Amino acid sequence: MERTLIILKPDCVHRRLIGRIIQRFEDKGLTIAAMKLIQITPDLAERHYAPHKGKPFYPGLIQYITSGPVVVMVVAGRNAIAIARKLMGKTFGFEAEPGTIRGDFGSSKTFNLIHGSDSPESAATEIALYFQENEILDYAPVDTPWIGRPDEV
Ligand code: D4T
Repeated sequence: MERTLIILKPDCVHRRLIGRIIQRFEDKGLTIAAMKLIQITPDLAERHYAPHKGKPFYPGLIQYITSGPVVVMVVAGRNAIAIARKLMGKTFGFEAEPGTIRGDFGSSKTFNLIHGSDSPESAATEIALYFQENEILDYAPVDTPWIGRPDEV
């Protein structure tokens, strides 16, 4: 099963949206394999957002992601990375389609509620920043046979 790192960012936590947003991942048939509430340190934020270092929005991004608690999750399922990105919508809330998380709950460029890995490589790197392998549970929810055929092409 593919894994992706999802972060419910500080605006999501402060605005009491955790439950409603996690619900969307469950409704879609994805599985929560690991989850915790943490406050990201500046050091961890810099490692996570290293690809953006030097960009004009980088200082604000580090300030925002470290400004309050976040929920970090490993979400698993077939095509989990692409499905999560679709559920999230475009990066900026004012551009994201209605029906997506960012499209329904946000309009800001900076406060965009949620992070999801954008490739298998970044998912592996990002998951390792937040979780030990033994914190990630490998299990199949009982509805798994009804989420999709294992042999579907
Ligand atoms: P993240 O990484 O937070 O899931 O967002 P995306 O994958 O959708 O978008 P991204 O990597 O391009 O940007 C990371 C993060 O930086 C903020 N940002 C981005 C910003 O404040 N101003 C900008 O001009 C851009 C491009 C928003 C998300």
